[in-house]
Amino acid sequence: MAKMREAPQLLSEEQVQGIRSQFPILAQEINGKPLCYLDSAASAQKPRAVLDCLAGFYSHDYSNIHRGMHTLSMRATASYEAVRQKIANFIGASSETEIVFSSGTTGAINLVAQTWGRVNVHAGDEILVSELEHHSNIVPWQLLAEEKGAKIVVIPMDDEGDLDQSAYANLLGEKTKLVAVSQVSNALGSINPVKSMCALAHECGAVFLVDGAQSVPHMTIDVVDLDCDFFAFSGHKIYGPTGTGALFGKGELLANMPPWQGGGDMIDQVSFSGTTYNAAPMRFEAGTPNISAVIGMGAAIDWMLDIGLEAIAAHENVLLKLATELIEEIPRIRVIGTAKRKAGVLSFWSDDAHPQDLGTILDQYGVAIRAGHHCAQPVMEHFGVPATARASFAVYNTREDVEQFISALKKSLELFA
Ligand code: C6P
Repeated sequence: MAKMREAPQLLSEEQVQGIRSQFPILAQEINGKPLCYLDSAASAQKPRAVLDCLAGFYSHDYSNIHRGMHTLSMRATASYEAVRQKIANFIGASSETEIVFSSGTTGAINLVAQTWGRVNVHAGDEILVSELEHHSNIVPWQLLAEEKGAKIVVIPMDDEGDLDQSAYANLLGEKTKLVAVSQVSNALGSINPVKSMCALAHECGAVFLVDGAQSVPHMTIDVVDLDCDFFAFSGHKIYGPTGTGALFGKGELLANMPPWQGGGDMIDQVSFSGTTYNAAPMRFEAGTPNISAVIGMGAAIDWMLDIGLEAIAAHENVLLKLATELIEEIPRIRVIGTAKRKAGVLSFWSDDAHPQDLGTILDQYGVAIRAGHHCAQPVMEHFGVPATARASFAVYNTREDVEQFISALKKSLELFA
């Protein structure tokens, strides 16, 4: 008999306070109020483990990598390369050679567009992206399509923020070369069924890229189970330093992709009569990388795994549900994005105040949210709003944060009444 999957144990109040206390930045007051940081979808704060790792690396082991025979260079290289294996394990890749370090999700997607895309996408081909994508998963494909004479085809979403799966199936065809979809929408929080979407794309012979910028912080990823061809994410959204991230690419795809940027480390032999290139993943990593930050991203991954990805997700879901219930009681507020499955994000529109004004006034109450189009203008267009206010949750947020946010929101709205 199949074993029932047990619900993850919820983090206790004490555990959450313990986690929160590891973030020095959260211990401050903003405008005389405790900082209530609800902008982790833009970037997550960094725990002491990551800060200490950065300071430790610079204090004891810092050097350039892949270049020196001296002790510091070898130490730095070993620490840096260990993160490649760590990421492979973290997202379920079968080999660390399938992990390319990047500056973030944007860098990773542009890499695919400019290498795999330039070789494989031709005039008349179609690239499918969804209506709820971040600009980072739209514009690189538009640039490629413009250059190649290919066409961008949009997978529509419904008014809840769920992608229309039957429209998707109908849009797929023999012209489809690539499907690029986010696993979690940054503007709506919708969780997209990328595994089944990927299987459909493969039936048509198309390659499937997952934008994992907003999913990696909130769920366990298994790229082998998803069977995606490419998967991109950012280190700064998983409690790591900025300027980091990774691209997973299936080994046989990476092996056949030409280099993108030229420089040190990506070559095999350089001569004026002809240059040969390193094997993947090094072929895609020209120049001195963001060494310390990558090592810090490794510390962030260890830190998340130590808490447990399922426990993190369960805790955030409790907060999201609580915040959604409380905000729905406030008159003249519309939650934007009510998909069946959501993670991390609560976007809303108030008939009484512009999101940007709300963001400014909430800051007076110590509450940090994001207001704007969230680099997802087609989403705003769909819902007929210029912008939304967005509260987003991380493992260090508490029920008190949600209460502080809702109470500050009510007080802010009174000013506009
Ligand atoms: N979204 C947000 O506030 P970078 O900037 O490369 O780390 O990530 C880009 C990106 C790509 N895809 C999705 C789904 C994203 O959410 C983001 C970043 C931030 O929502 C900053 S705009």
